Amino acid sequence: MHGIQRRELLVQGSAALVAIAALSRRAYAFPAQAGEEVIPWLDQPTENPNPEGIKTQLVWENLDSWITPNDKFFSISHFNRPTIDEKTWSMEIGGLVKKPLKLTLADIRARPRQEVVFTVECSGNHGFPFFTGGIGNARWAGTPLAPILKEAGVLEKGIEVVFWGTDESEIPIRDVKMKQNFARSMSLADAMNPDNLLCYEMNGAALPAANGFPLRLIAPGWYGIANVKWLKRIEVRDTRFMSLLMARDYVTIREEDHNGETVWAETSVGRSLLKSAPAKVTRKGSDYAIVGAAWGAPIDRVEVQIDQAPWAPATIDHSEEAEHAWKIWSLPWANPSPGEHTVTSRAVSTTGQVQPAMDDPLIAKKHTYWESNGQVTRRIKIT
Ligand SMILES: Nc1nc2c(c(=O)[nH]1)N[C@H]1C(S)=C(S)[C@@H](COP(=O)(O)O)O[C@H]1N2
Ligand SMILES: [Mo]
Repeated sequence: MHGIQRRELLVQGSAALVAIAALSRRAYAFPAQAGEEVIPWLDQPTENPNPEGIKTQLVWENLDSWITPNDKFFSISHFNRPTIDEKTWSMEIGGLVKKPLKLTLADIRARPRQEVVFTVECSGNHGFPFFTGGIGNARWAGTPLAPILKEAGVLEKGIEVVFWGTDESEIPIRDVKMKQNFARSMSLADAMNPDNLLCYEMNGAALPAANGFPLRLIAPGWYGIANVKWLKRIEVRDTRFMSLLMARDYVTIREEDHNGETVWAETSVGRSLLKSAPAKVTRKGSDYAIVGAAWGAPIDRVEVQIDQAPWAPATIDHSEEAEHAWKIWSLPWANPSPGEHTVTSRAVSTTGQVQPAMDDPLIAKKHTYWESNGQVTRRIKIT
C-alpha cells in the first residue's frame, strides 16, 4: 500500500502530494514530520537505582521508528556483563542427547539463516517508577534451534531444555551460597518451536556485547527473561528445572478468588502478555496526535481514553508489521483544552482479550512487579 501510494504521488505531482500527505499524516506515525513537536509527559520515570543492571531504557517520547536502533536498545544484566572473545568461545549441547555437540560461532553462522522481527519486553517493565522503558523492537538473525537439537538427538526421557549464560553470581539459598551461571529453561516442546533462534545478529550488525555477544536465544512470544544472552551451554534434562530465575525469582504472586475463597497463586514468568502504552503526544501547528505501541499478543485493536471521555479507536499503522513485533498506533486529538489531561491506552487481542485496567484484580491483587501489563496512563499539560 505504502509503496503504491508513493509511486502514484510521483505520477500525480505535487498538488496531490500535499493532499495525500495531509490525509495519510496519521496513518503513518513515523518518522516525525518537519515542524512536529513532541510534548513531554508530566509524569517521568524516577532515577534508575541500578544503572549497571538496567541500561539504555526506551524514552517513550523519542519513539520515532518501528525498529529500535542498537545504540538505543535497553539491556538487562542480573549478574555480570561478560566480555567474550569469539575466537575462544564455543557452545555445548549436552545432557540427555545421543551426540553431544560443540559449536563455534563459525559453525553456527554456516548453518541456515533465519530472521525475525521481535519486540523484547522485560517482564518487570512498568513494575517500578524507574523502569518504564524496558522494551525494544529489533530484527534478529541467527539459525533455528530445533534442527540443532534434532541433530544432537534428544533421548526419549528428555523433557526440559536448559539455556546457560556465561554470566555468573553467588546465589544464596537459606545459609548456602552457590556460584551459578544465569540459566532459564523451557519444556522440550517449547524449545522445539521453529521460531526460536540461536541469534548472532541484531539489526544487521553483530550482536552487541550488552545484548548477548556472541550468541543468545531469541524466543519470539516470550518475555525478555527467556531470551538467554551470552550462551555457553544448552542442556537436556529429564526433570523440570527450578533455578533462581525459573522458580524463585521471576515468579508472579497473585491473590485469586476461587468461589469466594482467597487462594495465593504462584506462576513462573514465561510467555508475554497483551499490553500497550501511549508513547507521545505530538503537535504540528494546531494538530495534536497521540502515538503509541501495542504488543505481547496478536493485536486486534487499540483504544485510547483521554481524561474520562469514552474510549476512542486508534488507527494501527500497517506500513511495517510482523507477527512478533509491536504495532504502532495513532489517534488525532482534536482541540485539546489547555490544562492537564490523562491519556490511557488499552489493547484488545484477536481473541477478544482486553488489556486489564490497573484496578482489575489481575493487576490490583498481584503482589510482585513482574508481568505488569496493566493499562498505562500518562499525564500531560496542554498550553
Ligand atoms: N545471560 C543472561 N541473559 C539474559 C539476562 C541476563 O541477565 N543474563 N537478562 C534477561 C532479561 S531479564 C531480559 S529482559 C532480556 C533483555 O534483553 P536485552 O538485554 O538484549 O534487552 O535479557 C534476558 N537474558
Ligand atoms: Mo527482564
